[in-house]
Amino acid sequence: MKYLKSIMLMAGMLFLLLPADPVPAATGDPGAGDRASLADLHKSNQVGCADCHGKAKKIVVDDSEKGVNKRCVDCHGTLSQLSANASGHINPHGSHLGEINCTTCHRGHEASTAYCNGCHAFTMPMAGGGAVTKRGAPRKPAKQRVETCDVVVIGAGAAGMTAAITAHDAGARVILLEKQPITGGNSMLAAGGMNAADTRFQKEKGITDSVELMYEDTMKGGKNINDPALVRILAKNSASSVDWLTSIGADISDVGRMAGASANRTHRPTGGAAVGAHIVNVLRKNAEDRKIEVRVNSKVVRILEDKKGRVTGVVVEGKHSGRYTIRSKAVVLTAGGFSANPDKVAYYRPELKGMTTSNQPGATGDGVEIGDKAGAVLMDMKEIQIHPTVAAGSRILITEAVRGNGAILVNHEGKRFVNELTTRDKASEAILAQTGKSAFMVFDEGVRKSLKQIDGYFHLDLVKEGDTPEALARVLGMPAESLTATIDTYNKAVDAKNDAEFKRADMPRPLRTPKYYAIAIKPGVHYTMGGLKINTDAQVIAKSGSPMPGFYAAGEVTGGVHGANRLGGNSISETITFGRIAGANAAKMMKTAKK
Ligand code: MEZ
Repeated sequence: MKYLKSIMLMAGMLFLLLPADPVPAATGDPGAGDRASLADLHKSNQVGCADCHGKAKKIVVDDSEKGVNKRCVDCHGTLSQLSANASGHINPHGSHLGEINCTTCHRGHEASTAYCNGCHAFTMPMAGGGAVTKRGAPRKPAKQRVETCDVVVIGAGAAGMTAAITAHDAGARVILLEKQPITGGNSMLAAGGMNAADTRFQKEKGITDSVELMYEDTMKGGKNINDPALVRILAKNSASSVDWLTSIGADISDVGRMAGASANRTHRPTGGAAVGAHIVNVLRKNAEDRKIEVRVNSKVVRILEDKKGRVTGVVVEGKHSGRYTIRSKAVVLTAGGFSANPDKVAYYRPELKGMTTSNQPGATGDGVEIGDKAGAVLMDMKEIQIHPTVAAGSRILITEAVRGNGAILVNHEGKRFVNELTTRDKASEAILAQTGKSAFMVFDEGVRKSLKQIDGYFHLDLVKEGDTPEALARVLGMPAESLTATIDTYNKAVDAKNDAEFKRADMPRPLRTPKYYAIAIKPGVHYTMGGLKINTDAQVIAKSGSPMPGFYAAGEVTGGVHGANRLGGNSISETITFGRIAGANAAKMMKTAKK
């Protein structure tokens, strides 16, 4: 075994530690460098079938893929161990995705592909990145099986994990299903923060805010077509959701500002790090500590109902296990939106055809479809949010928090053209009206130092720089005198606390500290405000107008909270608040059914 381990470690160096370059690949073919399958590579290093699958196939490859993953980790180490030993600029084993299954990217008998290239475009030669051996044929679906539990949760983003933890803590036996190979959903990518009013962290910092103000900002941002009752719940429960997250181990003590907000109320980790990866990792750990059953690679294809219209479970399509049924007392749908489904986006909004998205590849709207088929009302489906600042030519969101902390938007002529903190719809519209339908986010070292997550954009080589505004203008190919004058006028507005040109209300710092930086940005599809109609108990509303017994929903799969335009920072807030409500009410169904 010692000999085997050293061979596997050598092989590991070969196929797990290949460096990655942040060069956008035109074809996105990270496996071009190596066409052998992983099984073949193992075999050529005297590592046989039994080493991964066990003697007489004792290691079952089920949907969790935990058995085979344990074998990878036994031989190659954990992702953090691998990343600690790696060299190279981009380190795929040390990403914001956390300790995910090795099989998320590496596959034995089919083409291995880097999961991160669902959003990024790294050129990463990857062993096993192309071949399919004859053993790679799809397995026969398992015999139909039926399982039972109290609460099924569909979709393991922040809303789903929160609902699962809450239902579990109320005594329910929960199964959390996720169609992607990893948990986290879009929440994992959330950057800016979580909105909440009247919190202890605001009070500590002397920030004046109120539930009423958060309610008013959210309604105004949503053009008043939001469901006011849902917005009240969002605002009223936001501080207790911050407390809940803090109580389970999250750090969201830093408070900043997002566009459309009248106060600093966006909560994020110390130093202004990205909120999503942090919260998701805290939720994952809490689910794991509670031994909640989380099944990845498990797509729900149907929601089951009895003759009275009570929701009674789901039909699941497991990647390895095939189709099976779970009967439950309640189902919570938290499967997210459809921004990463270009056909669906274009169906509702033809003018958005071909626009990039900031979303992870799983955001394809299956949740909305299965909810619709089960008889739920769909609302506001045409309300699709464009985020003004996605890095040009990529799917990387440049968080609104950079503008919140002081960055300005400048066009190709070197001029400001909009209040950078106006709502997303207005900022996007203004950018699309500029030359090249794009612009630059411009900031200085002061802004950079104020927000940890900006370092990530440098890491991804998205930032251009110059020692002076003139030098930066030259790098960007714009008139130097124009950018210099723009920055100078803006700094005077900051000093005078009066932005006469664009009426920007919050200008936290001038741009006077070299170096000067710019990121090229374009608007991209970011969030789908429409979805299943719910009430304040997170119950899904049927086409008849009544709540559907046993059926709850939370997060982006629902409609109503954000109206025609979501305010930045309200999504994570919604996932936690409505995830908690849905989980608690779903667990009550268990007690009702027991009586
Ligand atoms: O809530 C969001 O979508 C958000 C805060 C995005 C961002 O710009 O960071």
